[in-house]
Amino acid sequence: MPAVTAEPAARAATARTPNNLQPYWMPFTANRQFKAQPRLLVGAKGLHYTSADGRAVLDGTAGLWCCNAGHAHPKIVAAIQAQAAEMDYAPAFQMGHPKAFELAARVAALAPGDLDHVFFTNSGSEAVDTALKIAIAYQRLRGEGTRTRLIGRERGYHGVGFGGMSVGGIATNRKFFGPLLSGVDHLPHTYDRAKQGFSRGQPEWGAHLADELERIIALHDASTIAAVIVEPVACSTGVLVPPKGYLERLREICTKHGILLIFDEVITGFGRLGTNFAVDYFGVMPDLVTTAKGLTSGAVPMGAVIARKGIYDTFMTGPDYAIELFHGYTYSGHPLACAAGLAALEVYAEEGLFEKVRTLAPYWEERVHGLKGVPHVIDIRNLGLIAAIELEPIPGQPAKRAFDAFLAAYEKGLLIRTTGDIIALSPPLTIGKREIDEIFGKLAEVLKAAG
Ligand code: PXG
Repeated sequence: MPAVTAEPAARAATARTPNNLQPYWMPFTANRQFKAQPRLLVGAKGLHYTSADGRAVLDGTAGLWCCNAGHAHPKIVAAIQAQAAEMDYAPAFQMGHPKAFELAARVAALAPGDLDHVFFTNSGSEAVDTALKIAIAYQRLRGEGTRTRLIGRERGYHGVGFGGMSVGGIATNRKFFGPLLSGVDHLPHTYDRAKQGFSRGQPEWGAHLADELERIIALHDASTIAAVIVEPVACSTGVLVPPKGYLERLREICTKHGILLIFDEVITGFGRLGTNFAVDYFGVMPDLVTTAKGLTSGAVPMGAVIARKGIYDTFMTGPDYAIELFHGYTYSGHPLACAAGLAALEVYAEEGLFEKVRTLAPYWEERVHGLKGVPHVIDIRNLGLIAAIELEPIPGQPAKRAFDAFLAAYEKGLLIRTTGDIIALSPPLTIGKREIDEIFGKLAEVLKAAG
């Protein structure tokens, strides 16, 4: 007997449950565990997913940090449907279509200062690799062709392209894949539990870690370094909030040495901190911004690099019929993604979602820090509508305690993310206090039950 479900959509979906899970090689997933105990989602609306067994699951992670407007927003759905019927695809090279220009103009208007030019990609990984290429090419065009080195940071995540992996600082994402890019170095990460544990928002301790950049520059010489790339808030490795003054110092040092500063805002862009970008939140101006996810509220894949005017202008030389940047993707500025992006930006503005995050953030902070004292909770961190709860690992079984919590939460109808023994939360920006209470109420139950 199939499970009896209340929702017609869920009932139809139950019938669609595949009976062979083997052919699909799942990304960043324990394939064997999943296929033995599948967790299939078949519907999504607002703040909830519907599971294949017909349960409503509260989305504590906005999908994967991307569905900022909530799921299946009618405006975004209608825009994608209309675009699919009007024009499915237009060549991205040497041709254009109106919505790509419109969306670029909207994004440039949202981005502060002279972050005026937008290069579209299809993901955060592509945005990062694009930004790294732009940085190196820019240095060459301005007569600094020896500047090819890239500086990332330990515990940084910049996607899975060879560029992003190389500047990234996650050992498991790197060690299987050979020597990666040459000429890459890493800043130390900014986290020290003894100094920052249970900080609310930005930690007081750690700005001096930016001075490590001076040491790296002294080692390699500034004339060999093209760019530094960091996430303003390192989200994937467990919400490492930048210490007060840290980003400011990185900016000063980069400026002093002619090095470009890239902020990877794949997660922090489009309202996650209650501002358009983290650039606005921290008041620190990079030279390039990478983004994705919230750009289309996750409805169609899309990423982007936003460049300051001076960088774009540096490329606009030579004969005017010549291609200025030999880079791009078949699907750069895809019409469906542009339609979704335009609709998402409209929804953010009409519903005042970024302001809403600013209003909700203190409540979010209060509630997540309310988990202090719950068994095995060894740190809690937060900023904007992001939070992390770090758990004491089970001796000899790293990541198991958090993964067990993830499974138990899902059983209780709550979707969370885990990385190692850290639980990460980043709900749709449409969330309200009631659902915030539900998230932390269920989490407390899960952690207490786990003993
Ligand atoms: N940069 C940053 C800062 C990211 O967070 C990427 C680049 C790569 O984006 P794409 O679109 O290529 O995946 C990301 C992606 C998680 C999680 O739970 C984080 C990401 C993706 C999936 C899961 O930590 N970030």
